[in-house]
Amino acid sequence: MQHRRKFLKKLGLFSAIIGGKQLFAGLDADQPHIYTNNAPNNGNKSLTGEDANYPKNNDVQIIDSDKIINKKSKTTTELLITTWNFGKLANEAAWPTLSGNGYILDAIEKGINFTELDPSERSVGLGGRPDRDGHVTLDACIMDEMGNIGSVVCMEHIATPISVARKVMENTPHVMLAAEGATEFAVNQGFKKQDLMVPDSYREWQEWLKKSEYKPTVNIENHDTIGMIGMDKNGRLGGGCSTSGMAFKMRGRIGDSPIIGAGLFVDGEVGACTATGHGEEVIRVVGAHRVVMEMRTGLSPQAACEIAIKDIAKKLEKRGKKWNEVQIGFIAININGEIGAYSLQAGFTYAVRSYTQDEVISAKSLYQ
Ligand code: SD4
Repeated sequence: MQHRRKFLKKLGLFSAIIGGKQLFAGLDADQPHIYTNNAPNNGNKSLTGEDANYPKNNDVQIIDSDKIINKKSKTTTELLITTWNFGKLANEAAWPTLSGNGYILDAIEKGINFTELDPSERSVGLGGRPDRDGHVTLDACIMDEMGNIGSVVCMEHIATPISVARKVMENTPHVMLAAEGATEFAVNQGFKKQDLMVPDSYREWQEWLKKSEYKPTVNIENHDTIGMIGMDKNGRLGGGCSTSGMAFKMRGRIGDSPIIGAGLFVDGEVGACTATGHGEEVIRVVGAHRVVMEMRTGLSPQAACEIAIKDIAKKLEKRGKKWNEVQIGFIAININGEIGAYSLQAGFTYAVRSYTQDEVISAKSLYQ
């Protein structure tokens, strides 16, 4: 409880954090860097990737999907669903905004910022695992119910890519900014450059270099993207996602998460969907758009997620790929407040928050 209060205080201090001590101090952008500086609440400790001030997900209770699937949320208004166990704390950070009659994108940005700024979540924002050359590169996008979109791809040195994506949406004539251009834009918008690599990520990367084998592990290295979708009191849908992508990816690699239609799609008249997992497979079927378009034909969010996953499985098979080396998960909501979730393999979880639900649920999957 005390942790929670501390955390919310910290979230309120968000701009102070990124404007504070963790400044990018003239580093050479081609060299890997390790974040060792101290956030205001950390005293003089250096971060190890396990920031004691952040509440942890370890004690999250996961509910079986059979108890939940196709259960209509009792409210057709305020609702958030977010990928993975860490979604619970992200929902908690977003909920005061949403339940306080706030705008869905404000709630989503707050929730995702929480995870981005948690150095112990090692595949989103600060503390994200690096690419194989030691660069932490981040992808994020955001979308509202009217088709406004913003995205940043392969951006370095900015801890809160979802907020930069929102600035792209609101303050530029474009929808995507990449790499140095995205960082430069962020700095011009008042974001601070900083090291994003924590010592644990650095150690893991050094370890990885010994063999240099790129074999993303299902539900481990790829349980990273935070995708959050939801609806506010006025029935407005929205969504966002943010990730450091697949650990030890090639330099310049971009996944599905910053690509509107692949990692995220919102249709204000129909519903919203976001994806997590092996981005290459999601891009191939323009996954989130596919799910929303299935809902447009009248399918429930659950049925729509299942169709998209089965299609991915079929395509994997045709291409001679092993399904058990790939994980994909979709979560979706429709305008009536119904939710759905489905994954290729067991192990995918998501967190739901409404006035009647606050829980982490294990999604149904095609393969067990
Ligand atoms: C990517 N889809 O970069 C992301 C990774 C991810 O859960 O979602 N992992 O491909």
